[in-house]
Amino acid sequence: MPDRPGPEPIVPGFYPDPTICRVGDDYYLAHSSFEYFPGVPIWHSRDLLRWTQIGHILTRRSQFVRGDGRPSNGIYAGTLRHHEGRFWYITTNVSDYDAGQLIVQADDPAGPWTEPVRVPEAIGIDPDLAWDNDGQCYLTWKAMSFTEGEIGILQARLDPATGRLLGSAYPVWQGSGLDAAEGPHLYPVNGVWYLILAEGGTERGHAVTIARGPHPYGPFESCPANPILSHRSSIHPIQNTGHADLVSTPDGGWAAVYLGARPRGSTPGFQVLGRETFLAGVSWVDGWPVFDEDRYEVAPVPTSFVDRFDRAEIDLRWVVPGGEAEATVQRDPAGGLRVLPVPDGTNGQASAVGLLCTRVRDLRWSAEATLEGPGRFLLRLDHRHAYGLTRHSDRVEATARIGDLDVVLATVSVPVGPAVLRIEAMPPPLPPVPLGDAGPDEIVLSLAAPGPPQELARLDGRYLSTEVASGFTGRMLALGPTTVPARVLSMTYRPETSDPAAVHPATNLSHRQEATKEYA
Ligand code: 6LW
Repeated sequence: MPDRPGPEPIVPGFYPDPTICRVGDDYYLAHSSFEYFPGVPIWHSRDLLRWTQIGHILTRRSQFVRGDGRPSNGIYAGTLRHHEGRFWYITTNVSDYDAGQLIVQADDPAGPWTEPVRVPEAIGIDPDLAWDNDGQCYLTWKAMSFTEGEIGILQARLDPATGRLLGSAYPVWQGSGLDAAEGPHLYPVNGVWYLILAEGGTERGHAVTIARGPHPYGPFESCPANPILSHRSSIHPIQNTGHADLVSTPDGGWAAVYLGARPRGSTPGFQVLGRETFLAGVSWVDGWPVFDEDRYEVAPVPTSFVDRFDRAEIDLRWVVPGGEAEATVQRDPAGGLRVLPVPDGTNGQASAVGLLCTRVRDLRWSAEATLEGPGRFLLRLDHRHAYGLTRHSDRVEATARIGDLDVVLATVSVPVGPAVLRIEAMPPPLPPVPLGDAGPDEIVLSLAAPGPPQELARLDGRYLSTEVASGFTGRMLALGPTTVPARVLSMTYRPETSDPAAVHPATNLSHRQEATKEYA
């Protein structure tokens, strides 16, 4: 296994199911966001490499019904398109599944976006919108029922302004034969219609496949080279690659965004950042797209920040998994931010309520929160998988919640006044090979100040991974209250890149020999 980190994501951290469109020289990119509110981060770029978040698409609860707010419910994969001067976004809110697909529009992709129109006749996930030259809109989606399972990739003519289907739905191409055909996107390219799919499931078997036909509805022929992208059964440091969306470039070329994960540690590998967004070039050979993963040199994205919460608007990096943003956060007149306890009306998911979260975006990093008085600073995958520090008025506790286990690991006393709580993701103490049982990282919980730094706990990071917790999301750093509001003066986050162990990918036994050489 080569000692290299592999391609950098263009959007690192939990930013999955990328969907992209271009208007002139401007590219726009949006992501699924599950239970986190506001939903659907949207980004702008001029070069496909450097992206700036310009907002969220679903910023009002009227657009994003919360349901019971369970982890990895909420907003699934969507499609962002620009048609006749307007932006269109279609997605599924799994917490409001029976309402059908959800469509919003905007003149400005930064918002505001309209109230949603629903497509109650299209029940399932992963909807796509495409228009033909006559202006007819086609809705293509993965029809499924959560009680009866998968139905298949369906299509129907749609009036996107009203959500009414203009005729019955019909099946189109069902994929190359792998499991879980989903994530359709449909495009006309030089008079030919292409239907791209994700297949193999969003885990290690994930793949991108494509078919083409003379009409939006086919008949489709499967590309002989399918899957046109997959890292399955390889030792590539980026795994789970799939769920691609294509975009043309102003010079007549093509590119694709797709999701991938960076599992680390011993077999089966532990993915902790969720699914991230990667970029590839696309060439057309014999009328088929060919992915060129080396075309773009992606520089590491700057991810460090210091937030003193002193601006009128809270930064776009902050989202809430439960409760409402307005009910969760207030500016403190004396400086900093108040994070409020929110009454728990959410099926006993108290630890998800009243948290202000930001995505972890690196494999190795260090973060500090300065709290004046009681409050919590957590690293979480969901409400049942979290490590953290709780500052009470007179003491700081290191805590761990792993499924049904919820423990206080250490306690130290603190005087009145600000306390700096630190969480770090360090290299694991064991190498992943041979026959190792290394986790992806080691999480260190410390009281950094006042006084000399005191380490309170060192925990195997695997328990805050997708492979343990399940679901579609990634790690978040969270600020939260105790039973009284927290006053947060600042938070800092910085990646640690000097550690070569940061680049070791997950290794399984079949790769033991090559991997052992790395450590020789
Ligand atoms: C997404 C679908 C999927 O809608 O997971 O596994 C869903 N594949 O394409 C959430 O990302």
